[in-house]
Amino acid sequence: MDPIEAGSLPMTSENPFSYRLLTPRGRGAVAVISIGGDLSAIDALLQAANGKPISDQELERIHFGHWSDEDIVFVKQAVDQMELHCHGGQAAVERIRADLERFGGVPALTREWDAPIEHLSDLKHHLEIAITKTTTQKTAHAALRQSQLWPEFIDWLGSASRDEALEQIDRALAWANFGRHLIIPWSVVLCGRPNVGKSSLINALVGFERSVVFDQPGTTRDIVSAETAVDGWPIELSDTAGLRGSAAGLEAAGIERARQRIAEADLLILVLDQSQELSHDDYDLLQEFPDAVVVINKADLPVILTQDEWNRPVWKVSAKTGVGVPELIDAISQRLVSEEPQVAQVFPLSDEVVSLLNRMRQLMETEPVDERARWVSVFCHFAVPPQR
Ligand SMILES: Nc1nc2c(ncn2[C@@H]2O[C@H](COP(=O)(O)OP(=O)(O)OP(=O)(O)O)[C@@H](O)[C@H]2O)c(=O)[nH]1
Ligand SMILES: [Mg+2]
Repeated sequence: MDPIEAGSLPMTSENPFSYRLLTPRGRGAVAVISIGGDLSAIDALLQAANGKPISDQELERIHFGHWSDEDIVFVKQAVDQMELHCHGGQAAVERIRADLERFGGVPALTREWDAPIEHLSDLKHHLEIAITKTTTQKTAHAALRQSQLWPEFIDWLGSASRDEALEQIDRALAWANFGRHLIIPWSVVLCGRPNVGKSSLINALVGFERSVVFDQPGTTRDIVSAETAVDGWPIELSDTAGLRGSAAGLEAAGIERARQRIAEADLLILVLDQSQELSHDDYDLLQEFPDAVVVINKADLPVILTQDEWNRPVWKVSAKTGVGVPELIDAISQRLVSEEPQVAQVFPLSDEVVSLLNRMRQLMETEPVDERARWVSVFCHFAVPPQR
């Protein structure tokens, strides 16, 4: 039976199971996926080498099998718990994930990450998950540090005065945006008029041919994204359709999407072409996006573009030869993270912890009782307002 074929087994919404990727995202030799719940649905996807269904497999033994045409190893730890070890490439993991979801699986990790934190133990668990969700050494280190700082912070709250506590909560909240981006990549969007070399530049920045490059304007229509890291900070680079006022049809639809992505970006890179005079479209974009990092591409070609008409710092690069690209990467990192928190600074790593801190703040301001131990209990059970 081809397990990929939809409908070969009824969807298991009545018998759900959850799955979780235990190994970090990205390249690795082996990926480990843990599955919990009713394992019977997995029989349609996994053919054990010994021919037995999952329910008959011995516990805590290493078994071999196939997931469609993929070789895998699995271990059943309990009647409702197993682990799959598959090839660590993104494609293999993604395929198993899609199969699991089609057969009723829900991502346990996401559910836990988004779940309300109601107790201190939930918060500790949340911070442990945060470490597994980081994608670079730098962010993993920072998340690990946070998992050590938070219990200390909560302890400290138990002996702090209300004013001190409020001050520290505000300090933590001031780093919320930074903390959130330890896990969710910063969004960096490249824009510019058609043919200036946006796709070429994104390829130069990520180091491989992610986006199609062509000498005709209007090549990129949809948004093409690639995840990478600059100076250890995870970023998602998005290549967009060339922006020009006179576009119509499909190109105009691409431009509309580009504009949406630009509106959500943490940082915008406006690309110009050194080998052409500044066009009306370029000029309009410079006016429209005063905060964008301005990049003059095609630095290997003769200079036609002059900078007399505007007064902004620019980065000269050649996507073709790579000249100026390392400096641009530094500039991106500087713009995204101009300052890092002190090593002992506690801060939230998710919107969930931000709302926890805000709620705590609110309770502290409105609650008349100033018993020290109270704040700790408020923190640990913040979802339940203190009894009056
Ligand atoms: N000489 C030179 N040519 C470049 C450079 N960057 C891009 N090009 C060329 O410029 C043309 C357009 O490049 P693209 O990267 O497709 O440009 P784009 O801005 O993505 O274009 P659209 O998707 O149409 O908006 C191609 O022929 C590239 O080879 C560069 O740094 N130097
Ligand atoms: Mg393009």
